[in-house]
Amino acid sequence: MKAAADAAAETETASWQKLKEELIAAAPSLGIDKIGFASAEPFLELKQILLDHRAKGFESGFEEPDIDKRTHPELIFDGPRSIVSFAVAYPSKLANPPRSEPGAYRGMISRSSWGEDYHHVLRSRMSRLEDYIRERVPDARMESMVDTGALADRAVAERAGIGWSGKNCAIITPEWGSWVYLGEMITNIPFPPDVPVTEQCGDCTLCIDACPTGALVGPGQLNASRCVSFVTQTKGFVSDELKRKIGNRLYGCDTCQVVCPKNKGKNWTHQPELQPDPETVKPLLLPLVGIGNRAFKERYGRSAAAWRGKKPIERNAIIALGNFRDASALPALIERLQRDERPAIRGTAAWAIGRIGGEQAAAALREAQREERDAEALAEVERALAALSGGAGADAQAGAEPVAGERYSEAGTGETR
Ligand code: B12
Ligand code: SF4
Ligand code: SF4
Repeated sequence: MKAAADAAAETETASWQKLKEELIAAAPSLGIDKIGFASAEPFLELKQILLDHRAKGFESGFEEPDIDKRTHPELIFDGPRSIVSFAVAYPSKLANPPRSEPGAYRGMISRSSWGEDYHHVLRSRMSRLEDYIRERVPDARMESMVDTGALADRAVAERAGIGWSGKNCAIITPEWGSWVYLGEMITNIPFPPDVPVTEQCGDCTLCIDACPTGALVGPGQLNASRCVSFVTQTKGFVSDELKRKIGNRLYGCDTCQVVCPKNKGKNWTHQPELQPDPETVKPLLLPLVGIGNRAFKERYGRSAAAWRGKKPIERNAIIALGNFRDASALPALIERLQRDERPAIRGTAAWAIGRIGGEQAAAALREAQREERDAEALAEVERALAALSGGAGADAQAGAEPVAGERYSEAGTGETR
């Protein structure tokens, strides 16, 4: 009896192994660059990491809040037997980047938001994958997710042998570097698991050293509230220190990936939907100040960068103009200071006006000091005025950074590589 049962189990395992091999072979034709298989056991190590992360106040608030759901696949899927993880590679270089120059300064959208919104692209890949499996296993149950699902995409990818967990937090694949989006599918099919990739960071600490804010507090550990990527996605006031660190980033931050030697020479142009329009991902800053809803939607409506609406990108454009000290932006910034309904936009405009300086700037700030009714925006105005007159608050305004724009404009983009 036992021998017969063992033989049946072996045959079953062999048939899932065969399907797995078919899927690996079919992945490129489904638009998937790497596929890996993991057990659906609870992620107990990750649970401890997530609890510590929360206790230290390092969360961004964008994660699924229920840590049990994040680490126990059986809580979000009835009878999970394995998880299929996959990666889709995206470009890291602009073919003909428009130049950022005085009077025509530009900002940068980070690489993971170039091209079409990756959530849509990966969902289309996942439904092709589901169809492929369903044709062969009609009673298969599957649930796919990318980014917004409960599971920690990186932890699944790590377990499934997609890549190792780098000191910059990213999953780094030996083939595609870290320029990959991740998604996964929980299923009742017991696919045999893959083996994790060996960690290959070694003694390197380039990402930790290059992080502009010290947000990488240790290998693989990020204090999200200091991460520029997170800050560019917020909607409110930003501290003067972080405003300077934002440089000319309009959405997201790529610094800890651009400096990574494992990404050297890696630029992926084979996924048509993910290719960037240079004018959209490295846009002129000035037209973004006061941009209307329709114009914003036309330009960014299909990008992953639009998920928080236009306010963060508009605010970040104002910050970038302040960092570039772009005098030609003064009229547009003064208009925001005087007329914008959003206190965070008025306050940020005050900061940028203060950075640019000059008599026109000082007059506009003095007027705003009399008119401004929002306490936080008024505090920005007063700090900007103090900085202009070299009084209290000037240090915070001037900061230790040199003229930020010149350094950030290309360094932040990594286009020199
Ligand atoms: C919240 C979130 C953010 C937050 C917080 C990021 C963070 N590092 O925690 C913010 C807004 C800052 C952010 C930024 C970015 N994000 Co994000 N983000 C997420 C999200 C929704 C949850 C991440 C999470 O749970 N964080 C909590 C920490 C603990 O989890 P983790 O980083 O995923 O965990 C790994 C490491 O931290 C590591 N680890 C933790 N502790 C320790 C300790 C030691 C000793 C070691 C060695 C490792 C280690 O182990 C975990 C497993 O690999 C995921 C999607 C998802 N559902 O998982 C996308 C996701 C992680 N983001 C992604 C991307 C692309 C980015 C950005 C590059 C975007 C950009 N260009 O600006 C940056 C990168 C910033 C960075 N260095 O991590 C991709 C990552 C792809 C990849 N190749 O790794 C994901 C997976 C989305 C996707 N589906 O493709 N993101
Ligand atoms: S994304 Fe930028 S700010 Fe965040 S950890 Fe990486 S380098 Fe630091
Ligand atoms: S820069 Fe160095 S330490 Fe950081 S992820 Fe890349 S290889 Fe690892």
